[in-house]
Amino acid sequence: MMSAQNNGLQTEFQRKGYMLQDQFLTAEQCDHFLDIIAQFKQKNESPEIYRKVRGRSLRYSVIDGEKIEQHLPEIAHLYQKVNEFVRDVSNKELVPLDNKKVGINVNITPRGGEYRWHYDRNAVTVLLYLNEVRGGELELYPCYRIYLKNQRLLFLQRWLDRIIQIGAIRHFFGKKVVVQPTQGRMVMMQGTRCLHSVRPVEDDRERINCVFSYDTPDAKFLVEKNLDRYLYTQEALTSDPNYVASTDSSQAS
Ligand SMILES: O=C(O)CCC(=O)C(=O)O
Ligand SMILES: [Fe+2]
Repeated sequence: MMSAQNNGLQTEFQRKGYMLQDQFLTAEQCDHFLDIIAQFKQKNESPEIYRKVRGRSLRYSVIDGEKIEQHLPEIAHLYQKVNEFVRDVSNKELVPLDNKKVGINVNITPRGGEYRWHYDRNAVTVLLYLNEVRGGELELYPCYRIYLKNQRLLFLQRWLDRIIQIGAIRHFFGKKVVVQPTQGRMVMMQGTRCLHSVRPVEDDRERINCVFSYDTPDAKFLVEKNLDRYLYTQEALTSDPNYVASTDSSQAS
């Protein structure tokens, strides 16, 4: 894993709202993680979550952080290691989330699977791609949000988020970045500021990646319970609980 020191990554991350690094993990490391994930999958069910959304749905399966801690401790260890890198690059006191289920995820996206447009609830998110597949590109609008610090304005934040996500507005005002998932590639982004989604996977192979979430030690999240049910269970829910993040005022931008 590369060190963030002396190479301008800090400025890049702070200026652009995201950064990308290839060979963050070696092919051997990725293959090893893929192996242990495959072993886990043989013994454990990971049901498909399918939430229909106009434009782009959420369709994937996920190993949540509680299961990872119990069955895939090497990935939990990597989450801690990557935390050092994240602190270096962000120059902030960022830590793993208190909510264990959410902090670390392994997303498994089969052919036809995709991930809806959203912001993350937490300040900084790291995506680690363990394999290369056709399709399944990450689409990202960095620093594309009118972000209200005052959480009492939640209704207004939701409204702003809805407006800004309208396709025509995105095309006109946003600058889209498309990232192909390749083995060992890492993307680090300001989760609450970057609008992102995943294009449909076109490969017969599943797209497999780690999602590591970090925030300041005092961060609190609204809509937490409903959002967790939406992302991690097959329970019927009428709508997408919105992404509005922490009460913390020192967000990562
Ligand atoms: O898999 C990706 O590239 C993005 C996943 C994501 O945005 C998430 O899990 O919140
Ligand atoms: Fe995300």
